[in-house]
Amino acid sequence: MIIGANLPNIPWEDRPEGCNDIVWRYSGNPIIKRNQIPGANSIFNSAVVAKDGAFVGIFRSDDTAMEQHLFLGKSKDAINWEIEHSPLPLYDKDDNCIGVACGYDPRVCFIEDRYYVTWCTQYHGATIGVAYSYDFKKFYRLENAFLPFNRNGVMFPEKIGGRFLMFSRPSDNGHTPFGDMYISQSPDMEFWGYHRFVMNAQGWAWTKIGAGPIPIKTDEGWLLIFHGVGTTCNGMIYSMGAAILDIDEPWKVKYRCKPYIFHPTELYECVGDVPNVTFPCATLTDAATGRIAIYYGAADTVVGLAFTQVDELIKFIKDNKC
Ligand code: BMA
Repeated sequence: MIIGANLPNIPWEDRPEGCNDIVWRYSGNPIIKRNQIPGANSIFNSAVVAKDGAFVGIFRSDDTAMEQHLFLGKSKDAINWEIEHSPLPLYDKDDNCIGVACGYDPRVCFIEDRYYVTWCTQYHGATIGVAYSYDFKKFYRLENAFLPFNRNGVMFPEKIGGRFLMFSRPSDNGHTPFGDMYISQSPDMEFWGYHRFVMNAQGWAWTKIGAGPIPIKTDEGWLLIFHGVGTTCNGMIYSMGAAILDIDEPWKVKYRCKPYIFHPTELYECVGDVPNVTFPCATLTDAATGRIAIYYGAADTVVGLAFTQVDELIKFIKDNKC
């Protein structure tokens, strides 16, 4: 059972007839095309949230010079998106514009009174950028959370033990061939410490793992959907995994699902700039029905939408635990 808000207008399709998958795809995928805004090479790994009866999001788009920026988007139905044509400007605490958001793989998390955006930025290498907004219009940049090299900074949607919590995945300056997940803690979103190991790369995700969407609070613990990577003779395959973490000490893994829950199989997931990638960055959830909509980047080119049901997914994780 989801512990959280109801979202009656969550996008949804029932599992298709004859499909036994725990997570199934939206029939209209991909929901965002690669060149939906002028000058875009690709729009993928992007994060959405519900706001005021509609939806907003932060989208990653690489332009045709292959420069990576974040863009604001809005939608009435969370399926058809209007994405701005210029990258998101960022402001400092004195209200000076300090440039546009460069980087990739954004996540958006509402905590207490504001939306936090975390993404992969550059500071002598990849690390975790942080910004916040009260209105999803103007975004204020904070200090980077960690030293390089680090990726996949993903916040928890509430303070735990009086502290903000963020997953991250220490990495290297390339296409990292290793990586486990950690949680770091902060009293103020500025100073990060109390680092805790969460999970290692193993099984089908034997190369590396990284947190995906903001974890979902349930009566069984934090439901975590993550990306996991296995390396083959033809390169890396990015699939999705799931686990349930302790509610008070989420670095303690209660159950980790042995099989993946989602794997690149469709043409738009297997053909694109980087083939065989499904990379989840956000979910929408409805506590009333237990519906979960998962937003994922496909083949580093477009955005896909998939669905699951919380009680079925939790049962699947428990029945198939490592
Ligand atoms: C990771 C990031 C992601 C990307 C993935 C697969 O290192 O760059 O943005 O989806 O590789 O290429």
